[in-house]
Amino acid sequence: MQMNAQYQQRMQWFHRARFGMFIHYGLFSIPAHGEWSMFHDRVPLDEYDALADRFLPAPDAARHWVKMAKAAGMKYAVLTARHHEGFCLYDSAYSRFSSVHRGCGRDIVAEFVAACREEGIRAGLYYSLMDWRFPGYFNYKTDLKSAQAMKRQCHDQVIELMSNYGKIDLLWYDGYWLNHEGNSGDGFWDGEALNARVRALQPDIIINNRAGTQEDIDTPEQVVRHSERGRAWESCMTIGDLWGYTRHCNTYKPTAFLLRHLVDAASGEGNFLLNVGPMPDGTICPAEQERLLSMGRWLKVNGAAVYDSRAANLLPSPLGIWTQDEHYTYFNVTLWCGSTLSLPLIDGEALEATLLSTGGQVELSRGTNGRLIFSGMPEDPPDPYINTIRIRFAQKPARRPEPDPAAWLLGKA
Ligand code: H79
Repeated sequence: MQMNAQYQQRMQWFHRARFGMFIHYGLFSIPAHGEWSMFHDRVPLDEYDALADRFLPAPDAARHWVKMAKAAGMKYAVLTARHHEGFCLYDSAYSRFSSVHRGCGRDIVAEFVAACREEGIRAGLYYSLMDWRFPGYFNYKTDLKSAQAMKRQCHDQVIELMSNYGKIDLLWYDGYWLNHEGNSGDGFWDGEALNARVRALQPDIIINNRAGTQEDIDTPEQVVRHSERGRAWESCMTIGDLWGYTRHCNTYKPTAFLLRHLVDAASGEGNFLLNVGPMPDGTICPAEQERLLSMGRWLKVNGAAVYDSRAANLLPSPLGIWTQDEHYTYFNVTLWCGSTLSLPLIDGEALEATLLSTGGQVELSRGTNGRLIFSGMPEDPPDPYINTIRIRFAQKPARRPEPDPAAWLLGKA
């Protein structure tokens, strides 16, 4: 962990952002069996290669992603510049297996970065260290020549990405392992040396923890997991099952789930990187669009509880999630209980409360055991997802300690 001033400085936008878009797009989008299909379907190289000529994103695909990210209330986006299949969405001097040399003949990374800049969205690039087209990925103990060539390509291509597209805000490594074996990449990728070169080119860049070094952020996958205090983190998650497009997914997560994950992340000072798997022409499918737009509408009203959030030192509740900012404390009600709500063990003088979904004032009173009682609220939840109560305290509230764990039984907590 780097706790110096430069680290704090470069992390500022990331903490304000809280919500980003992950974009998994590549040749795997065309067969639409998910981003691991080349390997899982065991498609030989020459057969898979033919997909490159069919890679034809719509002219405005990148702008469409970025506009959707913005409409969803996201502040940054991360595009798969190259996933495990090895196909580059950009102009590489080290590979002809790219969107510039084949198919559409365009540099999608350049289009993406330009769209991000125009729309005021921070730009992140995902790069898979490993590349399935090298036999040395699988036979990494015996085919050293191929494994070394894969590593050389990786370093060269990361440096290209960091050199040719202006300022990049986030570098998202993945695929650290070899032959799908957990720690096999230890000592293989020379991540430390690579990142030193990256930081020389991009002094303000945030780098994730997936090249064998800890760097700036932890990256729990498909789960929201709070890191230890002081350590920045970002949970990434799919809306459906897989990261790359699949045609008939019937397990899209409901908006209520996705919003709960986002607020949960915000409550632990972490970010939520929500994935879209665009269709072959780059369009985000209707089911994903619908969820993004619903989240954006919610954030327009309740975003103050999420952006730049801080953790609150209050008793966790099964009925909602606490967040905090400089001025206010927020209780984000996930399970609406009717007109009255009572939350215990709160020390601090609550001055006023507002239900953000209606803009209405909430009546406040106090009970035994440090209970703060909200009343006069609607019987039914005004917002179908999460109803945020914004509370102004005289000073920051704190969780009342319970030296005698049974004292509450007598109303003396
Ligand atoms: O890009 C998306 C996925 O394709 C990619 N990461 C996200 C962001 C991903 N690749 N693999 N996985 C997710 C899950 C696979 C994990 C395993 Fe392993 C790889 C199991 C064994 C090898 C890594 C190393 C986890 C355990 C050991």
